[in-house]
Amino acid sequence: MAQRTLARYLIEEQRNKGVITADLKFLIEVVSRACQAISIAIGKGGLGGVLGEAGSANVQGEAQKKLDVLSNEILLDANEWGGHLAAMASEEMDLPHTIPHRYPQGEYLLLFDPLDGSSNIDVDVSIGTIFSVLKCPEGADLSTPEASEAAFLQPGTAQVAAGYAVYGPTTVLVLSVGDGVTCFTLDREQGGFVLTQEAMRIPADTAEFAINMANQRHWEAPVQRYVAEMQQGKDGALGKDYNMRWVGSMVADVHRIMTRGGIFMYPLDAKTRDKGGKLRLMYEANPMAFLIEQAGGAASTGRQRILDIEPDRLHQRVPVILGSKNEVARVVGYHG
Ligand code: AHM
Ligand code: MG
Repeated sequence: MAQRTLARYLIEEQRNKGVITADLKFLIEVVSRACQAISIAIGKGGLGGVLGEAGSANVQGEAQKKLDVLSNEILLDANEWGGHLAAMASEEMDLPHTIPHRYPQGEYLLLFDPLDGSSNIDVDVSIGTIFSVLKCPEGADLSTPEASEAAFLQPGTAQVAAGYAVYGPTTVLVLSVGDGVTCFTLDREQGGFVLTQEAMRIPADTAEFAINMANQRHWEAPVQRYVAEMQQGKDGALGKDYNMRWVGSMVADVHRIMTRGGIFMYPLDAKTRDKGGKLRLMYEANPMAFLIEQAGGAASTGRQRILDIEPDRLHQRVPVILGSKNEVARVVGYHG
């Protein structure tokens, strides 16, 4: 049987389910080509001069790597001319990027973390791109970058598509248009993504957890209790032994959970409490929560379903607990 390319998948989804407009199809294909370009740049590593610091900081005050800046530019350049977008927003930009007047404007908003897992770039560990697609509200003021921020402030339930690319031993693109989760693998010889797994499902139970244990002393009581119980293994309240994995790139940790289950936590802690958490809602937590739920898992802050949060600012941060449904329910239960 002929390979199912990403383009073919999108056409067939539209034919069978009617969920993908021509502009949304174009948008997803443009994002996939940008991810392919980022993957190629990353693959050159030290030979391509792409490693190391950019010498600048983003709006969150984090030092930018050369690849953070390059990936952001690749996504902006790829997406601004096509007429499918009203505006874009990124972890690496203080304000949204409005579409220049010389190009037509479309009805979608695109948000992205262009290069997730920045601390893993220079050490050759998996990193990725995360993206989220929203509809631009009718009559939204897009006259200036400042004014356009309001158009983006929609809950995660409003996402029409979300996905991530992992730049690992292979480059994969994991996508949902609200009809389950599909995984595509980059064919490096032919160029382009080919469908390699349909209807990804996360097992409801797991014996694998992901958390940065270095923050243990800063966690709240419910997470302290849960992690302590997992560490007690067979002898404790949970009655089974657990294993731990922490890549430090959310894309890689989430992809493992998509593949074989698990629970990922970047909970509220004393270090990040003032900021609301570590991970960003609009272009990290929301797209991942959408994908996780579409695959049968759950995503919560501990106190609220992530997708229900009404955002109040573009770079808002939230606690994140996501993955296998029964384990997430247990931690949420511990929050009372
Ligand atoms: P980034 O978008 O600047 O790379 O930051 C987000 C990353 C996540 O990918 C990852 O889960 C987390 O930060 C790791 O944080 P820590 O270094 O505290 O373990
Ligand atoms: Mg990130």
